[in-house]
Amino acid sequence: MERARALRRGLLDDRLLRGVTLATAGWLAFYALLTYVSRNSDTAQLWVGDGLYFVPAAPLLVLTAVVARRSRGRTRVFWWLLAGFSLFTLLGDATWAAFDVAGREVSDSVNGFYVVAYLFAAPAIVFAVRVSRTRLLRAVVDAGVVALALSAVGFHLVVGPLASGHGFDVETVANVSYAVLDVVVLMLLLTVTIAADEVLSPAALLVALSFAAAALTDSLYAYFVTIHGYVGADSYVNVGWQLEFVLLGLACLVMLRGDVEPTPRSGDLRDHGLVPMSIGVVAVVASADLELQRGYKAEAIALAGVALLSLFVRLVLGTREKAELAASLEQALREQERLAITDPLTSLHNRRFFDEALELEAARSRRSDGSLGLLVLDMDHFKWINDRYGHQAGDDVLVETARRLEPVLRGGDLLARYGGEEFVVLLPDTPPARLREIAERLRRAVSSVPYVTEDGLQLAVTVSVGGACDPDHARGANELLGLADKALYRAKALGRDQVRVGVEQDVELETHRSSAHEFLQRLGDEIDREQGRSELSRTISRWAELVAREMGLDLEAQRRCAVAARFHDIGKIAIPTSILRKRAQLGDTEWELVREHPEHGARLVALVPEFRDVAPLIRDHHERPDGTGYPMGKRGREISLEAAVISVCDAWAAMRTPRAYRPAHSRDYARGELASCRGTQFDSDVVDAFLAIEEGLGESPAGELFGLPVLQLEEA
Ligand code: GH3
Ligand code: MG
Ligand code: MG
Repeated sequence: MERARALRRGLLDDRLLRGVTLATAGWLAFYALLTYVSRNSDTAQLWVGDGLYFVPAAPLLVLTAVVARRSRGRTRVFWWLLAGFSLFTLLGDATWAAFDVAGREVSDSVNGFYVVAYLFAAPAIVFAVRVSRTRLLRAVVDAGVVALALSAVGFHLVVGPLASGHGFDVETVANVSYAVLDVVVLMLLLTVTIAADEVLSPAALLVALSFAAAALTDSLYAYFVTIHGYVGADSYVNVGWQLEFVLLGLACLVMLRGDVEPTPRSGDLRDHGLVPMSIGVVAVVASADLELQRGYKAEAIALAGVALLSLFVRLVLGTREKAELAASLEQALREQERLAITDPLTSLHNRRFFDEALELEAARSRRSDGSLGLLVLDMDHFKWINDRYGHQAGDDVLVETARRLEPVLRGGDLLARYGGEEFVVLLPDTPPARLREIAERLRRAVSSVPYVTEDGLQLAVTVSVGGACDPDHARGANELLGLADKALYRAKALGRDQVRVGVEQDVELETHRSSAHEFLQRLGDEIDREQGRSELSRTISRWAELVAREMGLDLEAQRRCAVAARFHDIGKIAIPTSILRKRAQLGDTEWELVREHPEHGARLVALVPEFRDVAPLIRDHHERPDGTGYPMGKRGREISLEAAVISVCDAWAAMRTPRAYRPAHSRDYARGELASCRGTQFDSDVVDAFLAIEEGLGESPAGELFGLPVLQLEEA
């Protein structure tokens, strides 16, 4: 009913379709009237039955082919089969008409075109809707049984008794077999529609109605012909075939105007075909009984056999369908389970899975006396990345981070996204020293190479890591997680981009060391702010580490370069702000003061024991190979390569960021400057290494350095 309503709405709401529907209804009435008027004239009958008859039949061939060409997939096959059906129906009609016009006796038994048309119609039904193979087979069996039952009953009640009066010739057999084929097609249409996974679309419904009209008309025709031969009055059946063509034509037009997508029929697992099938079987058995009473033993046995066999096949198909259903349900269930423990963004395991694994591993490590390591990683300044580049970029960073962390870990380790921008790693059999080492590797995997966004932006992403071991620092899942969290908190408090593991041991030493470190970080940030460029020294630090690595310096040297670059300007704390922010040319005395900042910085850094080794780098970062630098006027090889690295990175950052008195220089300008001062102001090897890396990173928006917020100028 719902389908019929949708169809009616579909046909009447579209102005063109409404017009065509009315026109076709008018045509049918007109044709019926002509058939009536011409009933007494042979010539007029020829005109109507063999001439006008082709008015709707001929264009169908073109229409179905056009629809087929425009369709895709299953629908395309469906419409090509319909085009084939139209072609052979047309050929059959033409042959018939030719015989009729020539005044010859028309023989359906020699007109094989109609039979070929059925060969297209039956498979077309199979492609009309989406249906699983097992259900389709079931539908075919159902159709077969019901068609057999109808034919058998029909034969007994109508054709058999009548035909026995007229004799049973080839012609009658041909006519009856058309009726039987029609019934088969009709039943197939019904059972396949019932078994389908989707509701028929309006166009498919029109095709079904067209087939139904054809089948009924064919049956009437067979009935007339069998009883008293084809006579003029029977040409009313032509109206039935006209209806068939008209409906098929309307289906084509609906397709061309855009058919409605068929709605899937989900959740209905009932076997609707069972009722007609059962009635069919009963009818077949009953007619077998009738045959038996009439003495047709062989036929009776054949009929009963077919009924039994169909029941058996259906049983097998039913079982198979249940098995398929169970398999698909199981698969769906497994997929649900997988989704329940997977983070959709990174495809890593999610918190739920991790929490369970942590409990299990904690219990296992207690039994085995092993050390269970746990790391908690939290992205630094992640909110800033979201704010600056958008949520999508933030998501991309999370995915890329997961990809960078994975290869660092071993097979038995578990990496999961714990939530937001936090990751966790569970490492069985990992004592504290090893845990620290792996944590450091993870941190570097994130921070040492800039992230590149889809628009080619480079982002400096860092992560802070907290870790703890069971039983070395904590016992049990909860305590372990709590301690790792605390360690993470300390890593954040101490300036981020670092690893902290455990808590109890050497707390004091660590706090002491850390507070000095923290103080230097604050100093670095303060100088950046003083000069109106926040985060600048972090950026230069990133560059310095990259260049040192590019030049093949060892890990220690890379670290020294990174640290020295971060603190290279802290000596400026001794210079009055008025001088630092002055827009005009500096006077001689002022210059004297500024030239002291490398030495101040070196002295400050040397106060922290762990950074004593970077002091010389800071002192020498304004020296030049040609001897014109300060404070010492060192030359060539007197300047360490590491100090030369800081010098180049510092100059690059200065050129690429805007100043109070000028905008940022272009990338080409900055590259040109480095190249032209190669060997005089800057060390040649360092310039080469720098330009090589910079080239590899490619263009980024003016002033952006790894995407760090150096552009956030705080107004002087
Ligand atoms: P820090 O940890 O260094 O202290 O700074 P933070 O900016 O990372 O601080 P916080 O933990 O407060 O902020 C985390 C931000 O991460 C908040 C939220 O907007 C963002 N975030 C959380 N989950 C997602 C996510 O799935 N996608 C994106 N794009 N952002 C997320
Ligand atoms: Mg967080
Ligand atoms: Mg964070």
